[in-house]
Amino acid sequence: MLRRLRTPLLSAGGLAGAALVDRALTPKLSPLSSVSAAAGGIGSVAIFQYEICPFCCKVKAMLDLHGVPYETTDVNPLTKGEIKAWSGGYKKVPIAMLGGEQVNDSPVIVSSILDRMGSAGVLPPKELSRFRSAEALEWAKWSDEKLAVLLFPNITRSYGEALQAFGYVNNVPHFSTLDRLANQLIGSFAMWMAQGKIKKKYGIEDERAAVVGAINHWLDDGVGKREYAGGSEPNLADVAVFGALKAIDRTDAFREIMAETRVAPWYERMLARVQPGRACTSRQ
Ligand SMILES: N[C@@H](CCC(=O)N[C@@H](CS)C(=O)NCC(=O)O)C(=O)O
Repeated sequence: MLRRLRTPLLSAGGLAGAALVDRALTPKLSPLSSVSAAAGGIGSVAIFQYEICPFCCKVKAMLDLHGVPYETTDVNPLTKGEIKAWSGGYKKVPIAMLGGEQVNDSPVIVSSILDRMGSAGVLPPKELSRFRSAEALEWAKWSDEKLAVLLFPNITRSYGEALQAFGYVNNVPHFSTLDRLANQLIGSFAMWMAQGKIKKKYGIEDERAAVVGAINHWLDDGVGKREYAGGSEPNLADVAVFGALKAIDRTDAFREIMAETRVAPWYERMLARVQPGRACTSRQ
């Protein structure tokens, strides 16, 4: 069984092999049932996500920041029932449906949404260039490839911490009791079991020290003395790092990062900017 459970939720492979639970109780959700993003002028936007996925939270933070309405659907990490029938074999989240078009992979999703906002005149060309400057893109890549990788071992240090991270499944309305139990017990166990392997793969010795070091690097070299990395306004780098931290905001790891770094003021500024009440900042 462990072989089937070996790949973690927050890694590239995820829990694809752990589809042990019958998903008969999970309602079928249409990928096209998305809200109209009339205010954004860019067509409908639907995001298929895990609530604790840093890449998903990055995309949502970007939409929130720009006031673009969207719909989210939580994907069952064990069964992938919400995407299996139509995603063309793509098993990761986020997946975006933009005006009915499937877009995979968060950097591609972000870029595609920004392009649409640019074409629709929602974001003027100058602001678009500022938001995704070469430096902002570089830091966003760092957030995806370095920071996000560090989060997994931090939220799965013990079975208790993994359970804490997976606690969100109890608030997903369309998950059945069985879905919730299976994800809490099996999902958390699989993530906890995978922790050592991930640490080895990425050469992480002390996960807390590593993530605190990464956040300090962000504060010193990314944000510096400015309000945001983007200056007086956030840019894509701010959104990416904020999304990564927002994804784990229910965990001990998050509380320790807040206590042991000077990130809180910047994080609070970002939280205020992404407009609380939208999907990113309020639980479904
Ligand atoms: N490069 C992808 C990575 C996405 C990714 O690895 N997502 C994880 C969740 S955080 C996933 O879906 N893993 C597969 C799984 O859980 O089965 C992106 O940025 O969208």
